[in-house]
Amino acid sequence: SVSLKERLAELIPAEIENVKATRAEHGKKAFGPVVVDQLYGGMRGLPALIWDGSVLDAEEGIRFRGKTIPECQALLPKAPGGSEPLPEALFWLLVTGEVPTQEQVTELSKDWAARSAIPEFVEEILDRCPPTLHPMSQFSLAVTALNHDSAFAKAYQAGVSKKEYWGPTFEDSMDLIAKLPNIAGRIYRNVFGQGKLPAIDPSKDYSHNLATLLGFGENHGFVELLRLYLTIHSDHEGGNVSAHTGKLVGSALSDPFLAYGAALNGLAGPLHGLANQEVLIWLRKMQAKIGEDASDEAVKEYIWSTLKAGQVVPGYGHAVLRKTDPRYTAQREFALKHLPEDKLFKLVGQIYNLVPDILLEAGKAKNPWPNVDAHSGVLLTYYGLDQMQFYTVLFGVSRAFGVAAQLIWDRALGAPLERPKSYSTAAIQKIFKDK
Ligand code: AMX
Repeated sequence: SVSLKERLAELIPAEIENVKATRAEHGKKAFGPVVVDQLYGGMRGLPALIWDGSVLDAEEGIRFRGKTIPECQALLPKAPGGSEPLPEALFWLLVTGEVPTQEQVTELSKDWAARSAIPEFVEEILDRCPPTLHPMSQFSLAVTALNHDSAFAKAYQAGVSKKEYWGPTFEDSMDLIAKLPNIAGRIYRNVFGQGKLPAIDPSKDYSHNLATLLGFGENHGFVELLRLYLTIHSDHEGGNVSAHTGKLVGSALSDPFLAYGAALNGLAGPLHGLANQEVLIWLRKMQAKIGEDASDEAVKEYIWSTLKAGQVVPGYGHAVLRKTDPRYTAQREFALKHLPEDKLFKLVGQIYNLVPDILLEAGKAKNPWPNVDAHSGVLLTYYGLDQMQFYTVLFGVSRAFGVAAQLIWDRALGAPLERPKSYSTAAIQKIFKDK
């Protein structure tokens, strides 16, 4: 079928059996030790969630349904005349585990275009936000407000059976993704004074439409960048702050708009998605201080001054990864192809040669290598999108793909309310007192 929903309906019964069998065979087995440090240490490394779209290996990086980023770039359908994968295709892969055909992807582009309009009152909410309100706060407000028309909330009120949860969750998830370009475009134009929002063109793909709404629709390089950007930022397994928040809030049967609004508030933190904005601010400050073609010595000194001021080097380090993020590498390759001589790109390359040794010498960070955010802002800036406060909104458009795919499966498989156990320090002391 070319319909994602029909294909999903075919896959769900077998997956329910697959989960049953996995639990019957492995359900009572211990899976990794829990030590007290993990309770205090942000649950690092604690196996605690099921997330089907992607799994992150510390050395290798992310695989979407078992496929690396280069494999996705090779296998997923592209736009006519384009060479980057279409995020529509990545969504199909995340949801079904299957590489879609060109026809299935085209159908999805059309479906999203048809669902893309946002209610007038949401437009008004955005138009009334002061331009000084951070774009991520505006984004989360608008997404939360979409819950007004949630199919899931309505079905739940009407007494829908548990077995049917996934259907309205699917509809809400598709609506959510489809409406994000109009929300992001409106925020961008309102905040940065870029004039009236054009209409979505149903004959164009999702990224092309988003580029048009941002005012870059005629720029082929930017459109290609968005296709790559939306593909690689979509999912990074389930434990990161945005993905986990979406899953957690969804587990209370809050609809996908409420769940994703909450996820966006997590993505807006500087240790998570806001890092792409922070990287650009940091690079600009560095250039202002030491000039554009600074020596390695001057750059090193600037990096040390950041650390000595008790700040983090944005774009470096990761809670799980222990190597250069393949999402960084994919963006570096894009830059080598499209903007090899760009000054800011060269600075990012220079920093890449210097930061890891410094972080190792400083001796705290477990991973001295760059993550996805070290690179994205430079590419956007090159094409003229230099309003860095907006960068995390683009991350947020993309991350909806991964969170939505999991929300659909969580409701299809009857995932329970999340409720881990917490302890007080006094309780821990008591437990181990006589041991
Ligand atoms: N610069 C300076 N210090 C760093 C650092 C960096 N880039 N990365 C880690 N450290 C420090 C930590 O702050 C911590 O210091 P502390 O002991 O004084 O609290 C110590 O090293 C150990 O931290 P860790 O175990 O290596 O990392 P973590 O799992 O606790 O945190 C992360 C991971 C990403 C928050 C951290 O590396 C960081 O702050 N990086 C900079 C911000 C950033 O780029 N975030 C984006 C991550 C990707 C994303 O989510 N989009």
